[in-house]
Amino acid sequence: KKKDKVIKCKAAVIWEKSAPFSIEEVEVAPPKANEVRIKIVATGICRSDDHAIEGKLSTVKFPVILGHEGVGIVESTGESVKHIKPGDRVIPLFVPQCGQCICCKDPRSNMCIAGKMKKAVGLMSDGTSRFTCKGKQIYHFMNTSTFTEYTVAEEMSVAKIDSGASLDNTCLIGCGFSTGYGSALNSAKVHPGSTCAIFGLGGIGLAVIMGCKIAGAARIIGVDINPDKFNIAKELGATECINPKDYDKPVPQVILEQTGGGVDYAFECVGHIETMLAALNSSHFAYGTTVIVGVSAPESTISFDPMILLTGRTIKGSVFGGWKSKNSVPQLVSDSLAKKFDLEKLVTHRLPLNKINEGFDLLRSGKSIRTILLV
Ligand code: PAD
Ligand code: ZN
Ligand code: ZN
Repeated sequence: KKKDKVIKCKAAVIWEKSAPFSIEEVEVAPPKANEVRIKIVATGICRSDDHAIEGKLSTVKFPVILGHEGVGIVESTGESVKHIKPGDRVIPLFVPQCGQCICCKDPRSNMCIAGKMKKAVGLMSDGTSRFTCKGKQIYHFMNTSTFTEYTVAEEMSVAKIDSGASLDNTCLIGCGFSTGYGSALNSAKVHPGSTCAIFGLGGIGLAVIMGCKIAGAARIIGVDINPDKFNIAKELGATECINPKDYDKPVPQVILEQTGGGVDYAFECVGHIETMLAALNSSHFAYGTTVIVGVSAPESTISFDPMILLTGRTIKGSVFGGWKSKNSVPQLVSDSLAKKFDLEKLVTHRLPLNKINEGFDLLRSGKSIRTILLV
């Protein structure tokens, strides 16, 4: 039977912290109960993968197959898989939706508890991995592991999408696009006529801009220390851009002056505590909301005068743009097919999987927004 077969295929493995990717032949075991084996066709490079390599995500274990922004086709399914079959187009979900836990049942959250427990160990729920290489067990990453020709994920971590969806830039719905877009629409709930500031204009920050624009924001201020990002930010809806290096006063002061008291919504899409504080200090004292999207280094702390909140500011965070993943991803794919937004605007490079190190160099040197690896 085909579905009992171990597949030998190519994958990009990180053997230890800070090591480059090695293209290896790996064995991918067949899916067990409630699991799905997926042929990955395209996968994007996100800064969170780079954080994982650098040890900035404390739950990641090495050796590991990273990647969490993919799209592909189901190859086979394990026992008890109900709603997904071979041949289906799917997006793996780094935040699953089990549908049963306290968070899945609560409309306020998308943080499925089943996913949180598994993420910490990098293994499937039976405590084993489906990947081996050179006789060694390779860890999974965020329920997804997409830098490989084949991966295995649990049914609750997989969304079936429209059969007409492209097996190319649709992968951005698996993380970057949805995270930014949802941070504006779901987490901040940007309202028409409002003023927004976005710190960090990478794939995430630019997708926040797309969300702010569709929500009807009147002013969208992009902030980045790399002015090469300003053209695309403006193309996507930024009304003005600020390079902190051009001023001899702190950015919050510049924004407070330019907006007559601060923005309605500030977004941190860098992952530094300094920009988190700058975002908070750029928000209006009475009703400003700050959304933390960037991932900071483990054990970093932030301190500020609590009086800054007393007057009415809100600070919050969100993962995957607050979307309940399994319900929302198919809808986001349909919206993309209906041209409600253009994913291609975020794509600057395409490379084959075996050039993955080149793709990460482009990210680290600030030359790319999203690189899509064609697997
Ligand atoms: P990216 O590296 O493509 O973009 C980051 C941008 O920030 C770049 O354009 C930098 O030039 C800019 N930048 C750096 N320092 C500063 C500074 N001091 N002031 C202003 N701008 C600066 O990354 P990305 O867009 O892929 O990801 C951004 C962050 O979001 C990163 O921390 C990533 O881990 C996190 C993320 N969070 C989620 C989530 O669900 N919360 C999902 C995906 C990514
Ligand atoms: Zn990501
Ligand atoms: Zn759940």
